[in-house]
Amino acid sequence: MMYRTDVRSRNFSVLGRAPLSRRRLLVGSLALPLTLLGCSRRRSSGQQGVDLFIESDGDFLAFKPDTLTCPSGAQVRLTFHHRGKFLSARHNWVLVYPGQMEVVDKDVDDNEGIISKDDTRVIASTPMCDKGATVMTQFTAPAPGDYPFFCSTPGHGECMNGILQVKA
Ligand SMILES: [Cu+2]
Repeated sequence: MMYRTDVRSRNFSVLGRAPLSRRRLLVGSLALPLTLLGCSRRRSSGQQGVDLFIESDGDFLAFKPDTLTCPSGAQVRLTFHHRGKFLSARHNWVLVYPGQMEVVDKDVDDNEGIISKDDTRVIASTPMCDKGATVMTQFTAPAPGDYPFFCSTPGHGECMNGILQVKA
């Protein structure tokens, strides 16, 4: 375990502002356009693509930033990075319809916070993410409005949450 941590730390310093495990990058080639942080891209279909980046606030149970914005109908590619250095608890990023955060969070408490793919209250969710790692999810931005997101690891959601503002 110590060795693995050392390797990751080295990658951090090499990559500077893009603290990703190289191995993860290779496995998930979708993670590569991280350099497009926050910029928009047009697709040939005319549908707007948006890259969003969010991370844990170090070892705190908080997202940074805790507010994200995108246009309605956009193809959103969200990347989450677990920036913890000591906290070994896993995080994820779960986007739900308004008013559904508490109930979804409670429902997955007995299942280590794992979100079912069939949960219609959930718009998008990343897999659980280990310390130092990066995960990703893609979804179509819903109708304009404020949508809550949170980490569904039991005990995290109450503090570790935020709002995705979907603009018209
Ligand atoms: Cu968490």
